[in-house]
Amino acid sequence: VEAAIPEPQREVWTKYQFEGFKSKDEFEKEVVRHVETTLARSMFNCDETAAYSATSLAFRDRLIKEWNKTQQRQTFTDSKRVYYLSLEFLMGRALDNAMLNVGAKTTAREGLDELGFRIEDIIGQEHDAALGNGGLGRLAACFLDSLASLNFPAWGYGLRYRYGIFKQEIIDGYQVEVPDYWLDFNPWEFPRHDVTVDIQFYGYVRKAQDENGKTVANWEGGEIVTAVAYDVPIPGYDTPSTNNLRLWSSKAASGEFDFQKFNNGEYESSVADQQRAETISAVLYPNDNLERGKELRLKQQYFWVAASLFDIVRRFKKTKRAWSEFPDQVAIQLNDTHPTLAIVELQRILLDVEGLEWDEAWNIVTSTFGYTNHTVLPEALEKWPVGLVQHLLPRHLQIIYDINLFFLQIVEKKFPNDRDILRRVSIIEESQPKMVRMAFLAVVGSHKVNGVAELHSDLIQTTIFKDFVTIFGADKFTNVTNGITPRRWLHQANPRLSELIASKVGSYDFLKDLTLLNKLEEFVDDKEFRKEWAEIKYANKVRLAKYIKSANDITVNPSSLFDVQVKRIHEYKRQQLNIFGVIYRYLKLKEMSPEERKKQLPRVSIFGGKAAPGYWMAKQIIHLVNAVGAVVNKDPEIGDLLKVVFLEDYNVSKAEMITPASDLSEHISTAGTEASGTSNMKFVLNGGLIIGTCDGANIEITREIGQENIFLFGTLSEDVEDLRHAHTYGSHAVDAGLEKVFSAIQSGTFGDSQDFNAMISAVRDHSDYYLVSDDFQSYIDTQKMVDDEYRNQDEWVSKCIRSVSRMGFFSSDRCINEYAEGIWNVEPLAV
Ligand code: RUG
Repeated sequence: VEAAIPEPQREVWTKYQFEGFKSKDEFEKEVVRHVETTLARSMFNCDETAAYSATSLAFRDRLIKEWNKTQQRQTFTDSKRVYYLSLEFLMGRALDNAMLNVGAKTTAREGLDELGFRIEDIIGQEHDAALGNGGLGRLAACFLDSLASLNFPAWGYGLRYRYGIFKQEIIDGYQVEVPDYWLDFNPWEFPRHDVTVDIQFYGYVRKAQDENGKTVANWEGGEIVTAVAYDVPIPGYDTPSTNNLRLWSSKAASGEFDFQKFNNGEYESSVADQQRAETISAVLYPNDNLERGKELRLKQQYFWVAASLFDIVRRFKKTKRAWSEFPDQVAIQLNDTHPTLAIVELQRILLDVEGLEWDEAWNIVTSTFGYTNHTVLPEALEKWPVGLVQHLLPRHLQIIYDINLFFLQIVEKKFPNDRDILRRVSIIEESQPKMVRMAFLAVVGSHKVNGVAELHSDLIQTTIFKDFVTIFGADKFTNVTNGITPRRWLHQANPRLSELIASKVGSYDFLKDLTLLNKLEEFVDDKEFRKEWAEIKYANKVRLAKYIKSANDITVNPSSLFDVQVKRIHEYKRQQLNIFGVIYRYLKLKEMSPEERKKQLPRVSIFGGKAAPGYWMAKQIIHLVNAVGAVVNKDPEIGDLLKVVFLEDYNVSKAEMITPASDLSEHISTAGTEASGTSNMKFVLNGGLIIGTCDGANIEITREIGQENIFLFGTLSEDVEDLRHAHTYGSHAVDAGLEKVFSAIQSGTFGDSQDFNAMISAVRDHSDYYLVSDDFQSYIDTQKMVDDEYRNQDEWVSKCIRSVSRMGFFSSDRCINEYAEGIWNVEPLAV
């Protein structure tokens, strides 16, 4: 506002306002202009990378115009905003998404064609923005798409990692990690060198008296690192609304560069300070559902939440409202416990900077925050050593202790005769060393806590947060079942299916209201429609088969059943159960006579996913899959009957190709361990059936699509604990079929079995914590049912169509509406 152009000159500005391309010709003109000026190339020097860059810049210019208008609208209407704080945003590619969301893909296709390029090749040039590990980061990306598409005034806040999730190479069957430097050329971000925040670390707290004699805490000393904002426009689908994702990058604070040292010739040490500051936002931690408690990670968390809160508070203060109105203007959602320090930081700002009293400040804080829990796995629950927090953030530790003190006083009043509850719910765990329990801090500091699928939301209330339900009441806890954006996961990934659906239901409106898919069910008996449906699936499988040939040099027959399990590799997700099942199938095929073999259904087992670099067992699972593939794929007796493929470097753009090509996908976690899962939704929406356990969102998918359309098996979550107990304290015999699998592995059928002993031993000699043996037989039986049902293609396709027609519930638009109404209390902005 301070830098506004005076009224009389605005006419010129309005006259020359940039409009963005409106037609094919204008698009071409923009592309040529960017090639020749921004990229300083020419038609004699324009490869696909340059064409990609110029096309992206043409779209970016268009987006930024709408972005400006959206931000102005949000500011002038003074509406309540949502801030989604997530350490991960797994965005994937942006160009295709931008083309589809602004409705100009056909224009771009024709334009690029006239300029001498194929649009698919140009889209394929883009490097994935892989600033996330898996489901949690991709959920954040789907939510951004829905927030913009539904016209909510919302910002995402994250870190601009220089290195995203590592690239996975498979060398001799083993995972090798390669750094993912993705920022060479990123047309989608706007550096805002004028939007910076200085962030303090370390130092000490000095108590002093202010002019009114009140004791105040001053946080002094330590080091300062500067956060620089990079903005990424997020276009909504079929709306001009374009929201902002603000990512913070770290750099040495100005003045921190030690010229004294530099002039004295101590170049290295002066540069070292600089590099130390830049390290904060350098890398994404590559762990999914696992916390390692590294100091740099805590630094990242504080750096990011402090910069974001400074920004949010700065924006609020411009409105000149009273602090009590803060929660009416601001809703902050904590994506997992990673941003929990934001609770403490806001309390610190209100107390130490703004001079509010504790109770008033705490009221504002708790009314502002909502917390989403994504896991009950103990190894994923964040805890930080008290000593580390004290060292890095001395003032914050004091505030955490005060929050805990006041909280425990309330608990004590409520349960005067229960000493043990204080120990159980304390934010400070009295262990050696003492730890700050971040999930408890997040619960205490938020007004709503949600899980991400019904079973998961029930589980958090009966396990990790049980005591908190008795303290705060059940109303504080709620469920918002996850969802996915149908724009990316149907329209973009599977354009032909999207088109076929639109031709049946009458329009593309289902992309904005996914429940409209239910009209499809009327056509399930239409033979011609079923045929077209099957043709699209087959074409998608042909495309994947070609990719497998080029990437893995394995020939697969597209008529086989494509059985896919792509997700992070984790023992709880049980890729080991899948590969043991594959080995079992292989052994059975080997036992058969050639005549019998001829009657079997050909299958391609496709795996993909990254293992955390320090997760040895997960890496052995990858190795076993590759070892099995190396033997099975070359076995002349087996031929097309079984192929085993491990797809290297699974990421968002590969998911867009793999998902539409699956007949069957596997979501087979030990019951009670997968909070929700979201790829299960993507596969069903793309006309594939799923085999799964009664876990996470599988349960709600079953309820929506009908249990006749899903292959469920395995132990129920309520029986898991008893079985585990029995394994540990009673006798526990391994399933006989599984023993045969183990014998084959150990006799060297798949090469040196040394590496696989631990995997076998986890089941046989240890407690089989993930119940692989308990679920093995029912898994095999259910896979047999899959084979039988797949033979009847007519019925199979009908099941797929019915399932798709009933998937409306799983749109992330539904999630966002639930968050908006039940947690944030925000309204969309009229456009
Ligand atoms: O493992 C969960 C998935 O089940 C879930 O679908 C996804 C989104 O809610 O979040 C995943 N998750 C959980 N990723 N990290 C965690 C724990 O920090």
